[in-house]
Amino acid sequence: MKFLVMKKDTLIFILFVGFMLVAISTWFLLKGTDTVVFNQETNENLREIHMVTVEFKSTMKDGKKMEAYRWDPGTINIEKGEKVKLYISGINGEEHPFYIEGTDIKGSVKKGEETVVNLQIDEEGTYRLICEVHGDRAHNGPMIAYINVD
Ligand SMILES: [Cu+2]
Repeated sequence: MKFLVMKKDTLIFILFVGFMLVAISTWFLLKGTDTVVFNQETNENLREIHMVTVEFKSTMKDGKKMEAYRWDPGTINIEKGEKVKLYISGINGEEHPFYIEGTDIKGSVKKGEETVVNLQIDEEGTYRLICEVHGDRAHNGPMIAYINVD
């Protein structure tokens, strides 16, 4: 009969090393999983909203032409502090330089191009996205979209 004789200290050491290996592997596994979950959440939280520039055009009975430019959709709702990517495609009209009232956001939407606006507004309210060229009725507008933040 043979006995495997080990000192108590040796046994404790082996158990300790085994435990550490399991702990380290677990930590790496969980860390890997956490990273993936975090990335997914980040993408989910980053909402995309798509907008286009449109033009309404009509010829009256007397031959007079009328037109109006709009952002479509004309109203969007976002949460306070929410991160949103606003994609604006230029469909009608050569160029629409714009700014968002009450923020430092400004840019331009050109025909056939897409402008991306990173929106994150921390204060509740209604913010107007205003086209500087078609800002009122006299300039074939008002080309104003309303961004409701609450
Ligand atoms: Cu415009």
